[in-house]
Amino acid sequence: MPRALITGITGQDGPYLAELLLGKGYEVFGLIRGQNNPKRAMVERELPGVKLLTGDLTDLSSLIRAYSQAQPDEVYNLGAISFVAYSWENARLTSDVTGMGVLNMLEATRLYAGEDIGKVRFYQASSSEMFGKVQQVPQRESTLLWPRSPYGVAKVYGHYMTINYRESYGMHASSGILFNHESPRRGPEFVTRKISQAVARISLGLDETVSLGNIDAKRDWGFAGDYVDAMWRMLQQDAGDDYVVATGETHSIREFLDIAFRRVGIEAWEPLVLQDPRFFRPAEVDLLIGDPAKAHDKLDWKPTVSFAELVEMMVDADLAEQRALAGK
Ligand code: NDP
Ligand code: GDR
Repeated sequence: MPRALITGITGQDGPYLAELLLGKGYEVFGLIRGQNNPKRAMVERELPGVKLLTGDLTDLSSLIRAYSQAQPDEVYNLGAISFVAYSWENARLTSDVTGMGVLNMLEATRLYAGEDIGKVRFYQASSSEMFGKVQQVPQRESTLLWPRSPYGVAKVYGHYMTINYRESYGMHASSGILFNHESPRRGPEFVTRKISQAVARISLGLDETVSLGNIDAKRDWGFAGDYVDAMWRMLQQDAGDDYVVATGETHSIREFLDIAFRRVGIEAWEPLVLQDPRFFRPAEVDLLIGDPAKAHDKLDWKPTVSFAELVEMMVDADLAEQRALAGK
């Protein structure tokens, strides 16, 4: 039975990846931080097959302990401070967790593997946010990185460190440059979930408006369930490599709003969406669109959920959740 260790088990992607690996017969370990993490109960309820280990990306000794307990064949480093807006408010903490945390994981991997470096395969959750200021579209593996946030800078550090460990030690380390991916499990601070929740609440008469920042930004949005499959495929290759994972389509937040409000029968949504300067960023990433050709060719990976299906899936899930909460 192959063994996998996942950091970020309480996030959006961790549970999808755990479900995929459990379905393939893996023994799955999840790293959870804090003495009383409020999301532990969610993981225990939704993923009873996952064994939880305590640790923190900033604490190398806790990671070494987790490796010795899990004895993993595959390690997926999904843990991070991942909210871009928050990274300006806490640039140092973001650098420690999202940047240096990757170095800690690579070191723990190297120490655990010892002389047999091929014993563990490592996945790093890199991000399209590393492309930042638009240099080339569509963005691909060779596109110049120009991050626009402390989060993006920290991810660039982790990305190159992963490549460096591959080149220095021959480690089977892969970096997935994943474009935005969403789902009903998305944190409510991210724009898609913020909108799907607000649309559900407005349609039920629980809220009147929603306040957003720049709704002209464009993103290449896919479904998280599809993207964790690409992570797994990377670790099944003969050698580690870097891959862009994206749909190849871009849409503005306006288009997301259009489909989301239409799902609940509202056509004229503009008066319901307020602009709030608090949600504008010091530096914006205006346009992301990925070229997933390498992932298609080498991993035989393709997204299965369209943009409209994704928006509707999120709105439907939030409608059900808000109805249940409101007893409607
Ligand atoms: P989430 O923000 O939903 O989850 C982040 C996870 O990291 C949580 O489980 C969180 O745990 C954990 N974490 C935070 N700080 C620490 C720490 N100090 N030590 C250990 N774990 C910690 O992210 P997603 O699931 O959306 O994304 C997964 C990864 O992929 C992240 O690295 C993200 O940056 C990256 N990524 C995401 C994309 C997306 O569109 N979703 C696109 C490209 C990259 P806790 O619950 O304790 O806070
Ligand atoms: P992003 O996702 O920064 O792309 O990072 P987010 O959903 O936060 O923002 C997307 C775009 O929407 C604009 N926006 C708003 N964003 C939020 N959160 N709230 C608002 O009210 C709002 N109004 C407009 C933003 O300015 C931005 O242009 C996500 C994270 O998952 C990262 O961890 C990951 O690496 C990247 O995707 C790829």
